[in-house]
Amino acid sequence: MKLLLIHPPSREVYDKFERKQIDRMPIGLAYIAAVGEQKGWEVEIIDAEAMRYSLGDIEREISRLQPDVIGITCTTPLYPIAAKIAKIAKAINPQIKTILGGPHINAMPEDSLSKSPMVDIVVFGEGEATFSELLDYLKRGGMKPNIRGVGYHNNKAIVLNTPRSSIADLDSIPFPARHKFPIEKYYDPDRYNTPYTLMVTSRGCPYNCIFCGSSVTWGHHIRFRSADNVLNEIGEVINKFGIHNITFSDDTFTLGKKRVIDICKGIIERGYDIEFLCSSRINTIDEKRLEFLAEAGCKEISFGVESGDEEILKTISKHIDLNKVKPVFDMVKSFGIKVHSSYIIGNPGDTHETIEKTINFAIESGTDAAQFSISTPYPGTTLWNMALKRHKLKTLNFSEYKWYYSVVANLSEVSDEDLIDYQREAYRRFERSRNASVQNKPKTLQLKY
Ligand code: B12
Ligand code: SF4
Repeated sequence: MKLLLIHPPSREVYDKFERKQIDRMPIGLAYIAAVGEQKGWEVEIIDAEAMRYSLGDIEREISRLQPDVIGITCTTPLYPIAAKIAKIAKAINPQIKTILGGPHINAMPEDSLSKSPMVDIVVFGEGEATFSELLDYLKRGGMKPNIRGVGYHNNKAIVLNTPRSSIADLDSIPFPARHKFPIEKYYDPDRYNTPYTLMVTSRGCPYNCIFCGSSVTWGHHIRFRSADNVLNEIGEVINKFGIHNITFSDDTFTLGKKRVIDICKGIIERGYDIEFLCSSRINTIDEKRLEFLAEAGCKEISFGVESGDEEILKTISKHIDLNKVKPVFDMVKSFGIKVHSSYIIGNPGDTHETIEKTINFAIESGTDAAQFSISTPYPGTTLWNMALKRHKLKTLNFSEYKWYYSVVANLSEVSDEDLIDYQREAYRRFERSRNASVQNKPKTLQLKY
């Protein structure tokens, strides 16, 4: 049985966006590919994004490969393209079973099916265990899977089975099937000189920021992989693929102090020569963690700050103390680690004044790099519910849900046009201020453990 997994071409959505694009391995699909291999399926991949494939190229590849099952991953802005790909597949061969999964499907399984008659099945929630069962079922030729975490068309109705509880032991999941992906194509030129890979060491986030869709897939209970399991994957990445650059895409990599230190100690003791980036929160980082992170090869840490106004931070449930931000950034930089921070323009209640405060805060914080997004209500988030309740959703064309130069629900006190101007202006002013600033010198490291 042949399984074809597809990462849709996001350039179709993001073309208008003038900033540099980075190619990243679709790590969720790589986990799903590993499940396919474990189940003995022949697995093929089309990373249409990395291969710069158009929909025409994808059509050609589907015809050539003639899979039994196609699985497509999608975030919200990629859902319309994912649905188009399912339609293309069905036109080539109606016997091909089309399955959608990914963050958008996790939030809107029923809607995704009802809008796309050419999608046979959706998988929602954490994918591995569900997909594993589903592959067995499809091998037996069934089309109405009574499997948790799955939805499907049943004549004119839609059946949505009960959700599946999360996988208790993350160490039991096979490593992502990186060997199936065009690994040499994943570049982040501003950060690394050679190809890099993503890696996930935990799932879930205990916080509850109103704009965030993480808990839609992973819930609020955080699960960690063991340090040993993570270290073995790092070893595989180095020894099997020759990759020495890793971006940890955990929501908050620095949660769980002992575990973070254990991972770093392991990297040092095993002599792994890597550079890595990770994420943190203002309240989950300290000197001890930084000592180990720096020694293990950490080059950059990203922080979500989101607003320079205390009241707005309360509104969006981002529980951080703005007074601590600059001291934390200074501390991180004193270890020779760069700081990246992100900000949202157009939060509920944002005014000209609070947006100005946010841009100025970013500039004065000393962050080395900044991301300014336009507030976007992703399905399943509290912000989405607020937008619905206040009748503020302007469109259900999901390709518009993309943070950049697009306002799909405005809950601020500022016009759409001004929000878009502020986003451009924020980048312009930030770049200008960085060009004028001087880099901090790293502190000498002395590790004791
Ligand atoms: C790192 C990250 C990125 C990175 C890299 C993503 C990558 N290449 O993997 C970058 C910076 C590129 C990025 C971009 C964007 N991101 Co992002 N990202 C994340 C983050 C923090 C981690 C992603 C990750 O590593 N996931 C781990 C893998 C294992 O999870 P997964 O992909 O969801 O896959 C699992 C299941 O969903 C399912 N599954 C997935 N695909 C499939 C396919 C099939 C067939 C099946 C059966 C199952 C299945 O099984 C997988 C294993 O359990 C998440 C938050 C989070 N913790 O999930 C946000 C998150 C996914 N991103 C989000 C958003 C909004 C975006 C952008 C749309 C923002 C923008 N710029 O406009 C873009 C979309 C880009 C695109 N091309 O789709 C939202 C998604 C919400 C939504 N409804 O779509 C999230 C949840 C964060 C948030 N703030 O809400 N992101
Ligand atoms: S934005 Fe970050 S801290 Fe807030 S809920 Fe999402 S993952 Fe957690």
